[in-house]
Parts: sequence; structure tokens; C-alpha cells
Amino acid sequence: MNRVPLEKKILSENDRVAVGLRERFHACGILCFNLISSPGSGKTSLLERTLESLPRDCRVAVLTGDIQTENDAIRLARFGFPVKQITTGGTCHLDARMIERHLADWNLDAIDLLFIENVGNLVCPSSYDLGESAKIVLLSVTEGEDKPLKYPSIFFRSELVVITKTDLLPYVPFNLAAAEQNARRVHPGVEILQVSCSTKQGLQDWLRWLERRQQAQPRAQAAV
Ligand SMILES: Nc1nc2c(ncn2[C@@H]2O[C@H](COP(=O)(O)OP(=O)(O)OP(=O)(O)O)[C@@H](O)[C@H]2O)c(=O)[nH]1
Ligand SMILES: [Mg+2]
Repeated sequence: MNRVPLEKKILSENDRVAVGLRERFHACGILCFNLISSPGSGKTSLLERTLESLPRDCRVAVLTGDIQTENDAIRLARFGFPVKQITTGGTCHLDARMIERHLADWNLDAIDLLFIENVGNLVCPSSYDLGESAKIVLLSVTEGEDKPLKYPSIFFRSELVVITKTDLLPYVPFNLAAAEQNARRVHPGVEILQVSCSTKQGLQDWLRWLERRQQAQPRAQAAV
């Protein structure tokens, strides 16, 4: 019997759709970030602080995912940029088909920077490619510095780790150095920022990171 080696990866349905999204984002010059964290780590808060800092003519848009409620979209729409809620109705992550569906009536040529806020969950969203340019993981200081070791997949796949709620450091037993060391054990060389959305400390570093990332993106227009 002749054996035919199948060396080509057979893409799952999600991966196929994600490849199409990535091609469209690239063709339209869109830089897309997929924000992932446990519930309540501060994804929407970081986006609120980001949107309020961006110039009014910035071509930024947000898709925000939750199992239920439009709460996050309502919070984010206050800043005047296009925002759409994706309500999954029970699914604990966003998938590429949901992104494709919710982008259907947006003109992608009018967007330079697209944020996707994933459903609060440190596990499932890490396995779903949404066609993003990069995943960003948030870790709040109330969660414990061991999380990168317990949930390595998302820390390994993320280009940036944002340690959030740093204003709470005086009140919680969180070892910042150990958290960063744990993230780098899982993902050597990963970039790490520290941000407080309450005091805005570290926000400029985050905005500068976005700006640098945009400049590094060949086809993306400068939006920040
Ligand atoms: N002290 C402090 N509280 C914060 C900070 N950022 C967010 N919070 C609070 O943390 C809670 C959750 O913040 P969200 O921004 O809604 O978190 P999220 O990750 O979007 O939550 P889900 O979408 O439900 O997963 C809210 O009560 C925020 O006010 C921060 O930097 N410092
Ligand atoms: Mg949120």
C-alpha cells in the first residue's frame, strides 16, 4: 500500500475564516488587537481610557464580546467611535465567524485600528484565532502572580502582557517582579506594561506602545 504524506495542516473552520479576516485586515491596513483576560481584569476600562485619549479623527473601532448584556458597548460608545457588542448567549469566547458577521456592515477601509475585547476568560479565547495582528493579555494585581504559570497558553500567545489595577498594589499581596518573571518563563522576551486605569499611571506607556506597534505595521495608517 502506498502512503501519501499529508504535510499540509488541515485548517479548522475557525482558522479558515480567520485567515480570510487577516487578509482583509491587511488589505485595508487595519491593525487589530484581541484583548483577553479573566472577567473583570479591566479590558473595558483600558479601552475607555484609550478611546478618551485618542484624537477625534482617529479611525478606531471596537468589537466587544460578552456572554450577556450590552453594558460594555454602552460604556465604550460614549467616546463617539464605532462600537458594536457581540453577545455570545453562552459561548465563553469569540470566534472568527462572529467577528466576520459583526464587521459585515462596517466599511473596513475607514478603520485603521480595531480593538476586539474578548469574553472574560483566560482559557478558551486563547485557542481561537480572530485574524488579529496580536493578542494582548491583561492580568490584574488582584488575580495573583501565579496566573501565567497556571494559564500558560494565553501568555505564550500574547505579544504584550498588561498588568492592570496597579493602584491596588499597596492593598493586595501581589508580587509584581514574580508576576513578570512568571510571564517571561512562559514567554521569554514578552513585553510587559503596568497600567492603572484609576490613576492613569502607565497609560502613556500603553499609548506609546500602540503608536510604536502602528508604525511597525507596514500598511497601517498612523491613528494614534
Ligand atoms: N482600582 C482599580 N479598579 C479598576 C481598574 N480598572 C478597572 N477597574 C475596575 O474593575 C472592574 C472591572 O473592570 P472592567 O473594565 O469592566 O473589566 P473587564 O475586563 O472589561 O470585565 P469583563 O468584560 O466583564 O470581563 C470595574 O469595577 C472597574 O472600575 C484599575 O486600574 N484600578
Ligand atoms: Mg469588559
